Amino acid sequence: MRAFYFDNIPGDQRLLHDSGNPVSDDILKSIGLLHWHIPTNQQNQIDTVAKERNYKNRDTITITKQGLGDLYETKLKSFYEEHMHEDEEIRYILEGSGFFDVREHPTDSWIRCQLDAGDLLVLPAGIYHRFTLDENNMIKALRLFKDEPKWTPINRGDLTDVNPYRVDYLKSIAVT
Ligand code: KMT
Ligand code: NI
Repeated sequence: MRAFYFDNIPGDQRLLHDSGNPVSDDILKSIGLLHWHIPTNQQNQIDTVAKERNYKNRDTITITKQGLGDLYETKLKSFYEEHMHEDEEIRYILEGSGFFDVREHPTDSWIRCQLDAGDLLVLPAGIYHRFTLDENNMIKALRLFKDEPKWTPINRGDLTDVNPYRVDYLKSIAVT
């Protein structure tokens, strides 16, 4: 996984938008983001991480025009609306690639995380983020979760700013 500051230049969200400023692992850690690389031919390691972190369930999502059918445009649009979830968002990329943009705190800058096959990303509950395909227009990902998934996107707004999961998230990354 490669992380860099988003360039904020208007235009196609599928383009790289690399500002040229890389983001270090320490910065990613400071906003509660975890990531690993597990080659797709060593997927038993996924089971180890899943066990350690208590992810009991999983399913796969294929984001392509074919895979999503009529939902394609609507889904892509909602993935790219800035949102949070009341649960961790854990994605292991099986095939293809895409971008997860996460908000740095307290700067509110967008950090773009470029994910390829073998990348495993954990977004903490309450972090503001968005997702887009890149120019390859295809990603297949394993979604891991603890119990019933609570992936309903909650779009950013005044009410979301005071959502208990958002408030807890900010506490969890606060520097003391
Ligand atoms: C989300 O909630 O933002 C997503 O699930 C993005 C698509 S997973 C590759
Ligand atoms: Ni999300």
